[in-house]
Amino acid sequence: MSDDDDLDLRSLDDDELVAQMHDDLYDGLKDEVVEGVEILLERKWAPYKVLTEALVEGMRIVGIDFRDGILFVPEVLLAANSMKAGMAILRPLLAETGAPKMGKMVIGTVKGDIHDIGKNLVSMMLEGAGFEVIDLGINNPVENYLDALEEHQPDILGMSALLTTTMPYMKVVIDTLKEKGIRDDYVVLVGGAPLNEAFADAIGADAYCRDAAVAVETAKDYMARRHNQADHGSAAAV
Ligand code: B1M
Repeated sequence: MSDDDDLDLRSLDDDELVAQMHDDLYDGLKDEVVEGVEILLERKWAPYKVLTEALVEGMRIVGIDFRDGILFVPEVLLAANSMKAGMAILRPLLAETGAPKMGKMVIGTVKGDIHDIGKNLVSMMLEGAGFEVIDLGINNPVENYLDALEEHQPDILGMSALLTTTMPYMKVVIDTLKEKGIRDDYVVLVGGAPLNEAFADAIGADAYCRDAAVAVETAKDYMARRHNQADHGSAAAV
């Protein structure tokens, strides 16, 4: 039995526990990550703080060693599954803010790309902020977006891409909306680690969202603008 097997997570103070959770996420130890999340919540940590400081930060460390060839796909998948298990506990807590319905968003990861942790986080935070979110999952060709827009008539279309090879596909989707004459019916928000504002501008998106918190603020901002426009429109019609 290793020393780690004997480790009682509850005996650690907050800083030690978070550091241990980063290690456990790195090692893909799902049960330990879940237990860590539960302990932090019992210690009255806000769900968002647990998410960002324990889970997202842990995954950032995994990303560095993945980039540097120290970790490989199987290990990163285990880390990702541990992160998802932790997120599953936080999801209802982040969603139960009782916020009034803000608007509707269709979101999905683009074709060729199977990364979904960041997108799931964005969905979760938007739900918590009062948005209805229709999540199309991963690897979405343009047809999936078009079908969902027609079926759900959202206010916002969100797209996620984590690879430099898949991010150009966002332009394919936006260009198709333009060809069909429906681009301006939706606010288009894009996000994902390799993107930036210049890229979002270049492909004709409305905004680039650096992280889930920015996605929520940006979505709220656009909804407020839409409501203002609608109010002014009806005032002008009187
Ligand atoms: Co991948 N991967 N991966 N991977 N992976 C990256 C992205 C990479 C940067 C790793 C690296 O080299 N450092 C690199 C891309 C390099 C590049 O393109 N230049 C890479 C690579 C190369 C690959 C493969 C090609 C590896 C291979 O097979 N040789 C392969 C590709 C598979 C494919 O998609 N076709 C691959 C596979 C995988 C796994 C399957 C093992 C796994 C994904 C598991 C899953 O998602 N279910 C994985 C992971 C986990 C990563 C890293 C380590 C972590 C990504 C993550 O979850 N981050 C990643 C390294 C990194 O990004 N530093 C890496 C945590 C998450 C919370 O952050 O996703 O950035 P993020 O989301 C943020 C913001 O970006 C933003 O808000 C989120 C929350 O704050 N955001 C949005 C994201 N989407 C948004 C949408 C919005 C708004 C905001 O809409 C409005």
